[in-house]
Amino acid sequence: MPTFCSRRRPAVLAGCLAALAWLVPDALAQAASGRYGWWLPPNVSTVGGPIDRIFYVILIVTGVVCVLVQGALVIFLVKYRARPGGRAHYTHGNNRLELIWTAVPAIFLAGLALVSQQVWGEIKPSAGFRGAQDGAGDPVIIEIVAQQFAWNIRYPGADGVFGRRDVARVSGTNLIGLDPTDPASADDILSPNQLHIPVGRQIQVRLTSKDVLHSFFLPDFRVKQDAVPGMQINVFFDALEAGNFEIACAELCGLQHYYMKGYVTVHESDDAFNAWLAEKAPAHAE
Ligand SMILES: [Cu+2]
Repeated sequence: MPTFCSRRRPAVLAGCLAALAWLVPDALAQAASGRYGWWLPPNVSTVGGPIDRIFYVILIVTGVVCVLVQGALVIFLVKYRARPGGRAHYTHGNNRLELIWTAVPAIFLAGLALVSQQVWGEIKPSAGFRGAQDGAGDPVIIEIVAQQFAWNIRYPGADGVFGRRDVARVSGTNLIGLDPTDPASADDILSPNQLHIPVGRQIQVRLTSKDVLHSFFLPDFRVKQDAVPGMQINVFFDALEAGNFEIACAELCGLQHYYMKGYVTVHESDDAFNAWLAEKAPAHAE
């Protein structure tokens, strides 16, 4: 008698095939379209160079080790397979070999930790990101409050001060709980899902979340940072070229996680960026 599962199997299979038929052409079209293919998109930030270097070192070393270990496993499986009349042979092991294959990865991992620490220090110093060119001026400070399933991006406006946020004021029309009684909030600029920055400037994003954990991911800039409710985490980067890029959420944050997408526009000059800010400024702000 057919079970529930076996009766449903053709329907499940058909569903999977339909999903594949729908997703695969899209994925192939994306891969062929250039920027967001199957591999890393071209790096457009100063912080990306050192990160990519470390990534490739780890990939090559672990790739070679993986091939060697899996190859040895297959050779041993075949060479020492059970044979009629064969006898098991007890071995205590080899202390020298064990010492070597423990020490070599340990030394490699310790070296990697030291190099990573150096890169981390370069891109996330407590005093601020130094990767952008010296003399590039003060950092452009932007606040991002992540939520299911959007990026609430805010600029402080002409006064350079972010207005107060109050969680009690969060509503369907006031997504970040901006306090209208605070004069500093009057000229704040809200730009949902649209991050605008000028090229060549230090960017400091004050990142937080108002509900669950999200991860602020700029693949082209090699930036990935968790957004944590109740914490403000500073993210530093810069843009080496003007253009349009994507923001993704890299943390499974709910049913519409896939939908949590934003866009980065890098303006070719400070003037162009300031013109965009002026255009977005609230009409009532002085
Ligand atoms: Cu998310």
